[in-house]
Amino acid sequence: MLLTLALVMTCGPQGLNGAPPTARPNIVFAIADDWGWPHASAYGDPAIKTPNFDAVASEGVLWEHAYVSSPSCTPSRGAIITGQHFFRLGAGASLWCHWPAGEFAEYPALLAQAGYHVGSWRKAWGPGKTAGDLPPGGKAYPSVDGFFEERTDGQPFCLWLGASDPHRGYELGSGERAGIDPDKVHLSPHLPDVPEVRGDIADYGFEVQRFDRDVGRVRKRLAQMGELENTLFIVTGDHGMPFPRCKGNVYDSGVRVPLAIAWPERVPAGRVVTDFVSLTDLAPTILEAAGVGVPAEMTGRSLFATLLSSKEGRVEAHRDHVIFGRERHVPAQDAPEREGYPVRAIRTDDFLYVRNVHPDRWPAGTPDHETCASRGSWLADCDNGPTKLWLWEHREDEAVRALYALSFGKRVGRELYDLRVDPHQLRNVAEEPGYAEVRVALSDRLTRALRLAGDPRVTGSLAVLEGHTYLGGGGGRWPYK
Ligand SMILES: [Ca+2]
Repeated sequence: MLLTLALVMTCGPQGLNGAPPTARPNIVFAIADDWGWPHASAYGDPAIKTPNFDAVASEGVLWEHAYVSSPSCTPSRGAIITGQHFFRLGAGASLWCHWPAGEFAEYPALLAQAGYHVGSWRKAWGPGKTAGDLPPGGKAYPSVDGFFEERTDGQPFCLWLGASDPHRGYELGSGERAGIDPDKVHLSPHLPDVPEVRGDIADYGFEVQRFDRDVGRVRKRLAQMGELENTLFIVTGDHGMPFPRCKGNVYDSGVRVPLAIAWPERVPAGRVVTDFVSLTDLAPTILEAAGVGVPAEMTGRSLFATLLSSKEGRVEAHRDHVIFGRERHVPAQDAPEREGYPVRAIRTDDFLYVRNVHPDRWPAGTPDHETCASRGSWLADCDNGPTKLWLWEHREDEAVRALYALSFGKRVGRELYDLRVDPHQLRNVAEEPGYAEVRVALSDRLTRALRLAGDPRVTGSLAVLEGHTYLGGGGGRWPYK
């Protein structure tokens, strides 16, 4: 793909209080692995404490409606790095792929070309393999100290602060031992309210808090270096929590993530913004903040103007929706092609409309462990853990059957949720007569948005998305214990 540069602006406007513009900002992008909304104390989580995320939010902007492009590690991270929707990334649209190095503009590489010291610590792009000279997130450093040791004095830097938290596996009981009360955890109503599940969520919370401490350590270090004021500091997650009907799904539990952005020198503090944001918007934002031209191929839209404003609530009227979707997560279908469970969806304030491209397939992978044991693909699109196990073992219970079906049962081709009365997206009203008009309007709007963004599922060149080799192992290997 040709790199067409359209120079947006150079760093020019004055700083806060009319102060003269300063040096180009540093960029720190902190991303947790499998951390979903609303699991931060800034969003009101009753049990999980995230003082460092909260500090970024209070020093800058807390975003209420941030969504990933795809609820799977590799495509979500590829979309962030390229500022483009996952479905434009060819092999990069699926988990565990060969990264199409050199085909797409990558913000870390563009910053390196502009003179930034660029690198990553812990999980950046992936899982997958790249043939490029450098990983898409920049050179991987074994420590944050090592990253700064290679920086030239005064050189602006761009650090990808990764984490493997709160990805599974968890240490059983770690949450409660760390003081997280299982009775108080945020429990989505699609999950059973039983001690096993509450404990599992507390253990997830333990790892969220560990990530938050990593963020705090780096912020403290930047403060000691005198660099915190002129750093664009972003904290988010790559998709929702690794629980049934969360990660890998296009409901809020899978695609909605925490997001806070601060830049004390330039961004007015203490604001809450409700604009709909796709994490594809971050690459253009970072480039604009650094005074680097934004490639026209990036479908994301810069948040820079909103960051520099003092506005709150819905700042830009056109940011009233986002689109997202998925291709193959883990190959988990009991079918020869094993191409995954492709989905596209659109989310507005009031509705979520979902298009399941292959409702004949299993959304979380086939549940038939006897025929699939040898291939290790039992419910493989959902990470193994105590919550999945509890649902499996109680799937025939009268009180559990419906919950099990929400997570693991087959779905219909189209789903519509009225968030005004069903905020947790549990009751599909797509076929109810009173919703026909809304359903058709959202379906049309989704198709238009996908066509505009060049989605091969709409434009018809499916070979771009399918048939790529899966380079990983099984996600839900049987036996499950
Ligand atoms: Ca992840």
